[in-house]
Formats: sequence, C-alpha cells, structure tokens
Amino acid sequence: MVQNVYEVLLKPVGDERGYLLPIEVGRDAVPFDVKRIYYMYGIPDGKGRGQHAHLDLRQILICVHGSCKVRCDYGGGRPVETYILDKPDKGLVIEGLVWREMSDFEAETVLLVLADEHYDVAAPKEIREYQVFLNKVDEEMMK
Ligand code: T46
Repeated sequence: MVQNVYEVLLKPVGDERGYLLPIEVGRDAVPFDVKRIYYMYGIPDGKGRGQHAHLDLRQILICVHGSCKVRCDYGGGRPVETYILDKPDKGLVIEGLVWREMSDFEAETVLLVLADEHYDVAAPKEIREYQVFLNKVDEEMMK
C-alpha cells in the first residue's frame, strides 16, 4: 500500500520583474506523470473541502495564492498530521489512502492540484465515509 505525505520545495526563477515557477514533470519535485490539473478558488470563509480518501492516487497540492491547512489522517491509529500551504513554491505530495481535509482558506486562495490519474465522474475511486476509510486501512494493513 503506497501511503505517503511530504512537502516539496519548488524552484522559482526570480528577477527584477518578479517570479516564474516552472514545473517540469520528471525533472522537478513532482514525482509522477501528471494526467490532470485542477484548482479551487472562491472558497467562502469558514468552508472546508476534501473530507475523503482515494484508493490509489498521487497528487501534489500547491497554494499558488493565499493559504490553507491540509489535515492528513492515515487511519490505523497513526498520528494525524496538519500541513500549512502558504507559499507558491511549497508543494504537498499526497499519495494513496489518506483521508484529507482542507480548511482555513485565506480569502482569495487558489489551490492548484496536479494528479497522476484522470477523474472518472461516473465512478470516482474515492472513499467518502470515514468509517469505510478506517476499515479499508485496517484491511490493507493486514495484507
Ligand atoms: C483532493 C482535494 C485536494 C471533477 O469533475 N474533476 C476533478 O478532477 C475533480 C477533483 C472533481 N470534479 C468534480 C466532482 C465534484 O462534483 O468537482 C466537484 C468537486 O469535487 P470534490 O468534492 O472532490 O472536491 P474537493 O475540493 O473536496 O477535493 C478535491 C479532490 O477531489 C481531491 O482528490 O485531494 O481536492
């Protein structure tokens, strides 16, 4: 079972005009081939997102503007970790069966996500019930 969460630093190129941050798949900090890009914005004050897990997905989350918290719950009695994304050159890689909750979005935040799989609207490979997630983690840990 791949289950990993870690921060990565991206490399902006800065000059007197400001910054440009290139992301070259396979060369930079993105450890997978990107098949999907999405971003969220216009998040009302006090609203959270996420609150689900993926069976098998690799993603990198980058707050390209603003900030938010990302709470990662691994189940199986392991400690929960909360990351703060508050810089456009900081990414959070989330791989595999991790219950994620994004919260505390600063006004005007834009959260960019790169993912290694397409999204199947008809049958998304997600777990949206917390107890089902815990059961799945236990099942995987028994293997
Ligand atoms: C995650 C966090 C960081 C699509 O049509 N295509 C897509 O690629 C995605 C991700 C979603 N959608 C549709 C499905 C829903 O009707 O957009 C709507 C909102 O999706 P969701 O409730 O899953 O969004 P978040 O912000 O709660 O979670 C998303 C990702 O789903 C999830 O993988 O890790 O962002």
